[in-house]
Amino acid sequence: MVAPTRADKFSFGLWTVGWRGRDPFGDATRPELDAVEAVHRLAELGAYGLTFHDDDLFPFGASHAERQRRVERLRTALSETAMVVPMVTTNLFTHPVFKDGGFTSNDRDVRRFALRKVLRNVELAADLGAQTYVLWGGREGAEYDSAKDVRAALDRYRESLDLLTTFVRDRGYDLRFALEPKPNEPRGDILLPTVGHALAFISTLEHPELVGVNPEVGHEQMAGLNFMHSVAQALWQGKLFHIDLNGQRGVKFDQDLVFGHGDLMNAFSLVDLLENGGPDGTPAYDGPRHFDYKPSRTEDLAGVWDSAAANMRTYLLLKERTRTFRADPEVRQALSESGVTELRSPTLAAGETYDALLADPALESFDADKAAQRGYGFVRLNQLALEHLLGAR
Ligand code: ASC
Ligand code: MN
Ligand code: MN
Ligand code: MN
Repeated sequence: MVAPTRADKFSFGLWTVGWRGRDPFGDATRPELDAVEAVHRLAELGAYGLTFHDDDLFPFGASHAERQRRVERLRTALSETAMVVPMVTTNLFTHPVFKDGGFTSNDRDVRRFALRKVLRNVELAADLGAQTYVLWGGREGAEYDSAKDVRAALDRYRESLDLLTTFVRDRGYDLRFALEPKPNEPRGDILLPTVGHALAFISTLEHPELVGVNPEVGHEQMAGLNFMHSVAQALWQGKLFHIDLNGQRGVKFDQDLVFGHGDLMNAFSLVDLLENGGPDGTPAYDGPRHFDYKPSRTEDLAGVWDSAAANMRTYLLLKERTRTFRADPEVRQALSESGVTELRSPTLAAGETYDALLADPALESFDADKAAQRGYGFVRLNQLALEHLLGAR
């Protein structure tokens, strides 16, 4: 029951299992992982997809021949395992040239170089059949308020997105972009810091229909936000193009823990939203369940594969618990008593006008003090969720 299959659409970044454990204070703790081995191991564990930054696959500045050689090795591994590449992304953060950003660097030459790096990798993404191109602007930001003209930076961000969407339209690629928000780290402040900022920015673009979001659990939680709420709004606006699943414990540095190894209750409600549409009962998302986590640097290679498996197993365990939660008659009763289902009813009657609302005699006699006495029973409902999560029901 909790053995992942390709139908579950689990995917992993090459940079996740391939992370060598280098952090700002310490050197690598693990050897390099070959992309071909990553594909085979992930396939054996039940994943269906691999994602990568250009620089994960071939070194920054690699010759055309070297690039082709690495791509062909990957292509062979994919066909041997029937793994797919659902998403590709660009590294615009590691090389020192991007220390002030890619699309929004103050240096125009750097911006032009960054755009060309992305365009070239978009060609590769389309060639490998990816449907989503993620843009994580980790270096698009500043440490000092006087150092960045934020409105000009957003102009340049928009200019870049407009160029990219024009490019995929002209080329006829079946590819959409997904912006990945993060509030800070590595920059002191990153532009488009939350899902809400990104959604507002997208509405200003030339081809907004080609741009959505790729929310990451820990990134919203670093901003103190409720990840499930962010995802729900992205879904509501038709903008959940991709998702990065992992774990985070509170407002601190980006931990990239295994999915569920952070705020477990919120992970439960997230899976419930994705798989059941919350109270809806129908799945809300059918894209890749992509894990963007880092196997802790305390782990050896066996620990890397254990942690990869843990992500998928936790997701499936939560999926099963959300199923029992939604099927429980007591939960249905509690949802109804809490008014959760009543929120579906429009506030005005069909065709009702504001004049009719203003003149409604029932509102003249509405007893606000009496209505204020209602208990909503949300705590009982939450306890039911927790008991399903713990397997106690
Ligand atoms: C990405 C992405 C991130 C970062 C990070 C790099 O593309 O989604 O969160 O890069 O994983 O270490
Ligand atoms: Mn992260
Ligand atoms: Mn991510
Ligand atoms: Mn990450």
